[in-house]
Amino acid sequence: MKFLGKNGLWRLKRRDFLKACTIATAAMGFPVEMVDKVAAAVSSPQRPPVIWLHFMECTGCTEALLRASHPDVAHLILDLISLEYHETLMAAAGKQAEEALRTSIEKHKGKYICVVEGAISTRDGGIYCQIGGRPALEILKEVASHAFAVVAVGTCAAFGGIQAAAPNPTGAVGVRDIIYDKPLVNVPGCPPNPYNILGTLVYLLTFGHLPELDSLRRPKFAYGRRIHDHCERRPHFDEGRFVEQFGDEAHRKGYCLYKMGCKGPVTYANCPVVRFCDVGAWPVGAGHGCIGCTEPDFWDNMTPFYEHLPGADIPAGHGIIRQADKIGKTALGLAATGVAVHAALGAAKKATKKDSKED
Ligand code: FSX
Ligand code: SF4
Ligand code: F3S
Repeated sequence: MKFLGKNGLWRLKRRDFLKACTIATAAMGFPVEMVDKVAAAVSSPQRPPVIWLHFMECTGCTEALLRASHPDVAHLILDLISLEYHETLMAAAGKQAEEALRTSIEKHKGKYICVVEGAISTRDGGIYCQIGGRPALEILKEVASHAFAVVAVGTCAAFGGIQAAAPNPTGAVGVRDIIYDKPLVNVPGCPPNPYNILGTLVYLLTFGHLPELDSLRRPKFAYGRRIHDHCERRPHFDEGRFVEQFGDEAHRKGYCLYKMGCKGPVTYANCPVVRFCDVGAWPVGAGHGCIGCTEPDFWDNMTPFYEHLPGADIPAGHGIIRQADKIGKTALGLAATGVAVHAALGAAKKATKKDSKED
């Protein structure tokens, strides 16, 4: 299944590597014919250097990536890139770590991808988040200025996240409010789905440019549709069958969580399609409404989480009930992608079981 490479990282066997490429290709919404192109790009010996910065966050983004139980998403990402600096994963600390950052910037100037996790404090010169005595604000500006692209991983890095919630005492913001002159991709979610991190990096490597982005700089392949468009509870919504109270009969039957404050109708992400971990779990599937974690200022705009948005039974501009039929039809395209992802996952799972018997 995997073995220890020369660089000390676990590497995938060719067969598993191709399986993972198939899953990544499906997650990006590309046809199976693209797998070879993706595999060729990501197996290039020229692995792009990555400097991964941590600022104000819970580290859930890295945790979600490392805990992904399905075939080696984390291993594939770590194989894909040359991880030059990552405070959670590297052994170095203190002065050694500071030196590692300086050396990495110097060695890979203009060629590395800067991945950012966490929000950045801007109030009072950014003194509320300092690493090695330097404000995160200063570190980000320096590291991003020599990067060829910046990827903001998680809602904190993309939009400020919980740190930016009112009254935002530290003046927390996302990367987009500080870095204006670099190609920037946002991969929000609290935490983001590891497949969306993988898909974004694979896209950059395969095509050498950013994927198509929405107005919030999110890749459309992952954030182009609303949660509501692909939710398994959607037929209940369309038929007016709603949970009225957690634990009631309707809840046990899997009815729609709209009346419990589900923000799926105004949240853009592929959670119902790609899901999380090996068991295919996701919040609404587990019986909890979507809280809109991929959207800017969701701690302010989506709260109270268990009630409707203030004054809007049908969120303004979305017309969810009137457009129910139309949305149902346009949703079919992405639903097909979902089927492809799960088919790839299923095939990989079966083959993995077979491999482990053979190995
Ligand atoms: Fe934020 Fe990520 Fe939420 Fe936590 O690193 S997106 S608080 S899951 O961890 O930044
Ligand atoms: Fe699913 Fe929420 Fe939409 Fe109901 S309101 S169908 S639970 S996304
Ligand atoms: Fe977040 Fe909603 Fe998905 S809460 S994880 S965007 S279902």
